[in-house]
Amino acid sequence: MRRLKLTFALTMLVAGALAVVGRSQNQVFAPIVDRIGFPVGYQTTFTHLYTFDHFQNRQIRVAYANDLAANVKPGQPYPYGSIIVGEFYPALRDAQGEPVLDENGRFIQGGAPTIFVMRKEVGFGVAYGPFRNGEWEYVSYRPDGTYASPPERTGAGSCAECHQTAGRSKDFVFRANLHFANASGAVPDAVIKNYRFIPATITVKPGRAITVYNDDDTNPHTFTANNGSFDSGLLNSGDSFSVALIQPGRIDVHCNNHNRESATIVVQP
Ligand code: HEC
Ligand SMILES: [Cu+2]
Repeated sequence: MRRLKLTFALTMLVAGALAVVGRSQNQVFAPIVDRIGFPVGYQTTFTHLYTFDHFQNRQIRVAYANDLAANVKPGQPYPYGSIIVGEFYPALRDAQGEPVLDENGRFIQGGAPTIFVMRKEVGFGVAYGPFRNGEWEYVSYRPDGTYASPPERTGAGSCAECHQTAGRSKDFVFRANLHFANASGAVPDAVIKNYRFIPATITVKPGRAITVYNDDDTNPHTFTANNGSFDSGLLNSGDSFSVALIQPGRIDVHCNNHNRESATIVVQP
């Protein structure tokens, strides 16, 4: 009898657990229809926003925006009708699995892209429930227009949940700052932070461009050769500057605004 009771109790427990699982599986929290559509012709009709070399994912992420989205000013929300496309290419890798750089210090495309698209329209995003980001919906396609991520897989653990972290102040778009600052999306060889160049010594092969990125959020800095051979001009927060040096040797660099801010470039023989 006691045993029977126990079995009954266990059965109820299991059934209860199944009911909970069942409910969360039915609740998708994502759109089930594609209200975005493959953005035919975006490479020629949209504006190039940025090209970001993604060191973590070994990818090149090229973003494009239609006119409405491309004309947004920093800090403004995107207007209805905005479409942003991210072409995500695998980066070409060497035998160690590290991204190969071209002479501009940029990643090289190593295969076909996946095409990530976000679109903002009145009332979009309701279906995402707790993962909603404003009025954006998301989907990703292969170049032939078939789905990489169909609408129902763009919510939890995917597009919508992650883009929430870009925040409302950016209207859930992550790297438009690269566009606003006209900055390079190259992996920087040095950053400017707290009135310092980090690292203070940059070693590079002849002819390979180096990129310095201003990650300070206060007043501008410059990246200026002591011998006068190059000068970045004023770099505001988020700006970057690239320069390629051919002649092997040492070049000392300073900031025109801050006399303790200095670095050395070593161009290898
Ligand atoms: C794990 C977080 C994450 C997920 C999941 C994710 N994204 Fe993004 N997405 C980013 C980040 C971060 C960027 C900016 C570039 C970078 O740093 O890689 C970005 C960039 C973009 C861009 C270019 C505009 C921008 O925000 O800078 C589009 C369009 C985009 N994602 C669409 C999608 C779509 C569609 C999906 C789902 C199929 C998706 N994303 C999934 C994090 C994510
Ligand atoms: Cu400075």
